[in-house]
Amino acid sequence: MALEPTRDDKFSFGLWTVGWQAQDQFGSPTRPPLDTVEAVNRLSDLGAYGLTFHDNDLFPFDATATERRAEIDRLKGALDSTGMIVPMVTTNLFSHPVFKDGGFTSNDRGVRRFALRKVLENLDLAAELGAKTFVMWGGREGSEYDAAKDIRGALERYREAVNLLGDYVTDKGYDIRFAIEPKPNEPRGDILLPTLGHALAFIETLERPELVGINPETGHEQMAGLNFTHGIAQALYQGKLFHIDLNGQRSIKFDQDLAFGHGDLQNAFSLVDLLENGGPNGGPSYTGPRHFDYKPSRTEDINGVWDSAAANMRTYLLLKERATAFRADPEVQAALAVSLVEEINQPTLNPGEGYAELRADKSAYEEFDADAYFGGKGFGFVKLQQLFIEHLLGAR
Ligand code: ASC
Ligand code: MN
Ligand code: MN
Ligand code: MN
Repeated sequence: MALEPTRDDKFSFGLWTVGWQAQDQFGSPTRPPLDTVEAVNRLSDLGAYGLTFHDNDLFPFDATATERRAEIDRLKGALDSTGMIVPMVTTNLFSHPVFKDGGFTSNDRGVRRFALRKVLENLDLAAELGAKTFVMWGGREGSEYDAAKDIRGALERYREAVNLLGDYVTDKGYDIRFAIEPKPNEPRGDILLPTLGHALAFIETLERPELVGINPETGHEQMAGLNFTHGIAQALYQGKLFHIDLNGQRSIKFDQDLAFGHGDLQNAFSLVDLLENGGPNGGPSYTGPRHFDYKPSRTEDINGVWDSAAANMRTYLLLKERATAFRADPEVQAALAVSLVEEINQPTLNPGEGYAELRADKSAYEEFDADAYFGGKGFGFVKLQQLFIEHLLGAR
């Protein structure tokens, strides 16, 4: 199988990822700024198909209309000359001090109106560039102090904002859907819609829920101690996986934004198997961009930036290759059968059966010998997991 990324793999990168100058809480930048055109050219050479950005990755917050247009046109030139596309656009509602208490949910109404206008401007740009997905990461939507934020009021303002944006794309006829990106904390002590489950529940309260899905990020769910593959499976199950941010995270700590696979590798393996093959029993898989939202580590120079960009894609393709081998292995198929993995797709009730028929079935209860049922037999999950690990290690 090809380990050389191609456009068909749909790999995309945020301009803020390879362009990150590596400033952190404790230290200043270790790398010079990266020009947008250079980013597009290098990512294209590496085999990516798309570039994504926040408005202010492309032009500064205080850019004049002329400066803004100049940067957009330079980007368009680079896209034209490489064939790269912009599958997703997002808005920076977190860097400028005006957003210190949030954008859509700042306690200050003037800030909320400004945030909404900033997003509307950026939606026009997303449409101009043909982006199909508009991500909303509410990094500053949250609080440090429980007394300082009325959470129900803030959720109502969030809802008001997303409803307005839905009105806008609908009235304009834009072919754009929204994807909410959850994160439990950082930079705020607690962020609203902290996990994908919270976001999925929130979406159902909207006026146009069909326009809004989620953009889960590997590390963000893992910061909350959650199983990313499980979350993505639920998002697929509910038809809400509109976009995905792939990266690496090693346990519950600050947002590491490591390269994909450089965190929980086993979970990355099951994730790729899910995205590519639909998981253990097949089923709908994911057809959107494989978007990397990582930060090249602060220790790296510009060569390390491009090495890390390539690493994301190569690891993804390696895991895809390993997942194919895993699924094709007769021993794995036998182990899956022993483990009854497929039986989960058999309805628990017989066709036409309701609770009355179930209650009439003595074999299900009165005659069911719970102690003898398995007769000491196990599920064989450990053997299956060892086969999974051996394929991951390339030992089979
Ligand atoms: C995003 C996004 C994030 C944040 C972060 C900014 O748009 O997906 O996770 O912004 O990368 O540094
Ligand atoms: Mn992150
Ligand atoms: Mn992200
Ligand atoms: Mn990020």
